[in-house]
Amino acid sequence: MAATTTPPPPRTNRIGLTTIDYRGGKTTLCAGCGHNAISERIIDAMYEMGVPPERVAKLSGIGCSSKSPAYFMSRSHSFNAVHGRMPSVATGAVLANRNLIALGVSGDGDTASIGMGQFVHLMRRNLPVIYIIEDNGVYGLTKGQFSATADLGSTLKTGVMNDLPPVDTCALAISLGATFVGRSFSGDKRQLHSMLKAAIAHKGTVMLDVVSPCTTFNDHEGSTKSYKYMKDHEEPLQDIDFVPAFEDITVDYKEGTVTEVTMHDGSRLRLHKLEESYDPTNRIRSIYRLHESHEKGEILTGVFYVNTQAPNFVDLLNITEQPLATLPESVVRPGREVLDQVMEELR
Ligand SMILES: Cc1ncc(C[n+]2csc(CCOP(=O)(O)OP(=O)(O)O)c2C)c(N)n1
Ligand code: SF4
Ligand SMILES: [Mg+2]
Repeated sequence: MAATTTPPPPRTNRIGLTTIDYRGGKTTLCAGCGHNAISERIIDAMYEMGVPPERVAKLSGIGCSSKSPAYFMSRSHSFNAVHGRMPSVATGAVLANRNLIALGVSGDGDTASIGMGQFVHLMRRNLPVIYIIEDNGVYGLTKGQFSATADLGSTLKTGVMNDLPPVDTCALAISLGATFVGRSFSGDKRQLHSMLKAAIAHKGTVMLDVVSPCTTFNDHEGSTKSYKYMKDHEEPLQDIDFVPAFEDITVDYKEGTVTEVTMHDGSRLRLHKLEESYDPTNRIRSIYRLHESHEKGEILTGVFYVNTQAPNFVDLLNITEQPLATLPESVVRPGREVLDQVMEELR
C-alpha cells in the first residue's frame, strides 16, 4: 500500500494569512480583460506587505474597472460610488478614519471624462489614497466608446477615428500635487507588483495609470491600448525594486545607477535607472519628460514622480491621531454651553 503524504501547510504572510484571505468573488469580467490581471497584482501586493484586509477601504465609481474591487479582498470595506464620484467618498472615508488604507479603483472614463472635476481636487490635496486608473481608452461597460485618454488617431473596431488629443492623467496628477505618480501595464507583472507595494507604503496621494486592454472593444489593430501595441511600445524608465521596512536587505550599487527613495515607513523604493539623467524627485522635469514621450509616440512606464516630504491632507487639517469614527460622542458633540455661546454670537 502506498504511503500517504500530508500536504504542506499553506504559505502564510507576516500576519499569518494565506493568499486566500485576500481573494474576492469570482470575476464576471470578460476573459483576458486587463482589469483581472490588476486585481491579481493587488492581491499579491497586499498579501506580501502583510496588510490586514480589514484595514483596507476599497472605493470605486462605475464601469467594468469599478466593478473589479468585488473580485479581490472580500474581507475589506467596500463602497461603489456614483459614476466619477469616488474621490469625494474616499476623502470622507479617510477623514473619518485615518487608519484606513484607501484603495480607489477607477476607469479612464470614470476618471478623465465624467469624474474629472473630482479627480482634480483629489490630486491637489495629497490625501492618503492609492488611486488606480484601469486605463483601456474606452468605456468598456457601455460597449466601447472612446474615453478622454484615447490617443489621437487611434481607431475603434468600427474604423471610427479619435480626433481629439488625450488627457495624460499622470502629467495632470503631478502638476496638481499628487506625490507618487506612475504608469504601468496590466501585462507587466513585475513592474506593477513593485509599484503597488511601494504605493501601499506611501502616505499621500498615489496615482497609478495602468494601461489595461479591453479584449472585447479595444484590442484590435489601430488601438493604442491593445496588448500588442503595449508590448511593442512600452518604454520603462526604470527597473523597480521595493524593499519593505520589515525586510533588512542592503546591497551596494554603482553610484548614479540607482535612485533610492526612503518611504514614510522606512521601506525603500529602488529605481534602477534605464535613463541615466532621469530624476523622479524633479517635478518639472517629470512633466516635461511625459510630454516628450507623447511627441515621440512612446508609452513611458515607471515611477515618474515621488515626493515623501510634502504634508498630506490629514496632517494639514491637524486631525487628531485617534480616528474620528471611533471618538466617543462626548468628545465630538459640542455641549449645550457651546451651542448657547454660538447662538449668543449670532444675535
Ligand atoms: C451618470 C452616469 N452617466 C453615464 C453612465 C453610463 N456609464 C456607465 S460606465 C461608463 C463608462 C465607464 O468607462 P470606464 O470608467 O473607462 O470603465 P471601463 O468599463 O472601461 O473599465 C458610462 C459612461 C452612468 N452609469 N452614470
Ligand atoms: S468589456 Fe472590456 S473592460 Fe469590460 S470586462 Fe470586457 S474586456 Fe474588460
Ligand atoms: Mg475604460
